[in-house]
Amino acid sequence: MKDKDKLVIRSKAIFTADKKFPALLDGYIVVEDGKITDVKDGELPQVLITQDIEVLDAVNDLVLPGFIDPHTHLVHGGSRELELDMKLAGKSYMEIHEIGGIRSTVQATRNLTEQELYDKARASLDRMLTFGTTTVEAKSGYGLDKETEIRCLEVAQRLDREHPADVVGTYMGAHALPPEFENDTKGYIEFMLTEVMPEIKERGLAEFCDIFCEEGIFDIETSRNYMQKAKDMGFLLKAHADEIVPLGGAELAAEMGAISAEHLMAISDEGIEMLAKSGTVAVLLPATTFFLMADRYAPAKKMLSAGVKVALATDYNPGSSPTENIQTAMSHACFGMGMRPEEILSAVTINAAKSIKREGVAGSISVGKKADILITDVKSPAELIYRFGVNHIVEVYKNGRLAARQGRVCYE
Ligand code: IZC
Ligand code: ZN
Repeated sequence: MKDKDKLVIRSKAIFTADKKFPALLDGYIVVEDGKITDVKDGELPQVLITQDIEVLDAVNDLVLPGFIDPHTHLVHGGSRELELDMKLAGKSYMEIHEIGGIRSTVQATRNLTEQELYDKARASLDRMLTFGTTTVEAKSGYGLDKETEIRCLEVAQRLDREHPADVVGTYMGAHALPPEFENDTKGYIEFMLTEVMPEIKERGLAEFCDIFCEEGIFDIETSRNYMQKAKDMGFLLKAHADEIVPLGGAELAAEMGAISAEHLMAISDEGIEMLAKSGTVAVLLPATTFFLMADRYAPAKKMLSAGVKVALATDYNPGSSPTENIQTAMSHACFGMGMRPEEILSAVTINAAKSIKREGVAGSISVGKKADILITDVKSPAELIYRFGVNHIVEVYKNGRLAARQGRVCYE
């Protein structure tokens, strides 16, 4: 929307992700000043077609809300393709973790300046946008010392200001033990709580706080204590839970009133029940399962039947999911976990919005929300998922403005 004041998008297949409407709406969307001001079924009234209105006729194209990627480790240095030989030789994620893994990324991240981290993360954010992602959650956790953690969160915040995509910051100092606190979990937790988090909170650098609750990383008791204190400081909670071992991370997330529990490949039946009851969103990361060459995906269908809210994300990070493409995660959600196309679309829109507390402003095509809208080259949700491995997003509108087209960013 460059010259005209109003944009109207018309399509026979609008997936609004808004329960008020049928699964696919045959109608039109009106956009003014970056917001959605009307959504209607039926023909576009002639009176709406005036000179100051741009009409985008996407009649046969599936139209979607902008995708929300609610779990990424966007800001980091380096890459880890050197781990590929180890993976192919059969080494597990935790075996690689013991000899480098996260720590090698910590070293690479500490070595970069703010500008270098920004440039790298911005290139990733551009790529995400071309695949349809208009809102991204970004976790810290590759600095682990105070200075680098804050630098990474500052980069995420600067991207939120300067890039068309919205970036939501999460502090994840509790990602691994830094070399300064080798074998001193207690000391490191204390350091985060007293030295790092008060400043992050005071400067509003992160809304959420996340912890890698996993065997060999942070155990349940440590996680419970830490989460309680983070909550007392005013952070909203997230947890990397039951990724590899069924530790009871989902149960803990539910007990603590966390907004989301993430990964959940090894979730127990009890954990599923507790998430359904607490309303904690399950953020599933099937591209990670694929990349870890693991033998089981998170039991998405079981969670959906139990009434758990399910969201999907890329988990974009250099060690277990080096892809910015949320459509990859959507493919694995279908072919790995058996999710249906409409469930997948809800999981990357409205449920993803809920998992980062943005359901009031994004995640569906509803009046009053940001005009984050995707035009695709397919006719239906089924075609979008079925034809996997290619980018189906033709145009990305962010706040009502064209931000990416045919795989390239084009925002001003
Ligand atoms: O760098 O390995 N699982 N954190 C938790 C990761 C994967 C990222 C990494
Ligand atoms: Zn993660």
